Amino acid sequence: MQTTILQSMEYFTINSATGDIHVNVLLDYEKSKQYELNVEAMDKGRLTDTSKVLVEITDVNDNAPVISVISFSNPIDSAPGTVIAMLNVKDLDSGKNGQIKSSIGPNVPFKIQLSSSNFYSLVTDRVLDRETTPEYNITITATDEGSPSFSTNKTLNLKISDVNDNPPLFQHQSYTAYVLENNTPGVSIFAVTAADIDSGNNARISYFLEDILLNGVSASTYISVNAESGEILAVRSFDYEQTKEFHIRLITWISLNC
Ligand SMILES: [Ca+2]
Ligand SMILES: [Ca+2]
Ligand SMILES: [Ca+2]
Ligand SMILES: [Ca+2]
Repeated sequence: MQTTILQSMEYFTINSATGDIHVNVLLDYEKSKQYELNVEAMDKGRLTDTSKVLVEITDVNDNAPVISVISFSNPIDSAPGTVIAMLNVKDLDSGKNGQIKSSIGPNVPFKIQLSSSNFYSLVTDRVLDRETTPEYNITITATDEGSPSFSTNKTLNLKISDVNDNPPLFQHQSYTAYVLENNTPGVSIFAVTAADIDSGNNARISYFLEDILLNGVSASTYISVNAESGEILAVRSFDYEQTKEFHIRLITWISLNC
C-alpha cells in the first residue's frame, strides 16, 4: 500500500509506506490556524481510498505586546483628568497569550485608563506644577497573560509647559539708598532686582516707578527707573536743605507679549 498527500503542500510530507505525516517547516498559528490535507491510499492492485486529515495548530506565546503612541501632547499646569496621550496596545497571539494588562510606573501624577478595547488614555492624576517638576519620564508596561509571559515597556518623556502662575518678587520689601547732594542729573543711585520662578516670557520682568506725588510734584521728576535693568537714576540735582529723604514705590510687571 502507498499513501500520498493529494494537493501540493510543502508544509507536510507523508511517509508513503507507513502513512506518518511530518511537518517540514515551522508552523505559525498567527499565519494559519489549521490545515486540511487530502490523503490517498493505494494498494498494489491500484485500488484507492481518500481521507481528510485536519491539522489544528495550537497557539504558543511567541509575540510580545506592542505599544504604539497614537497621539501625544506636552501637558501644561492643568486640571487633573487632562488627556496627555492615546496609546494602542496589541498582541498578535490568541487567548491568554494575547490578553494584555497595562500599567504605569509608580509615583507619577499620571494614570492610564482603558478607553476602548486595546486603547488607553494617559491622563493627569493631579495638578502639575512646572516649578516643582519640569519633566517626567513615564514608563508604561504591557504584559500578556501567556506562560511564560512577555512584557513590553514604552517610556514617554513629558515636559511640562509653563503657565504664568508666579508673580515677580523683589529680594527685599524695602531698600535704602543714599545720594550726595548736588549730584549730576542722570546719575545712577541704586539698582533693584526681582526674581520670577516661571520660565521664558512668564519670567521677564519690567520695572516701573509708581507715579505718586513727592512734595507736590510727580515722583518721576525726582527719579527714573530703567524698566529692563531695575537701575534707579536721579532725574535732578538734589539739595539737602530742600529734600532730606523721600520714598518711592516700585512696581514689577511681567510682559506677556514680548
Ligand atoms: Ca503574546
Ligand atoms: Ca502565537
Ligand atoms: Ca509656572
Ligand atoms: Ca511669572
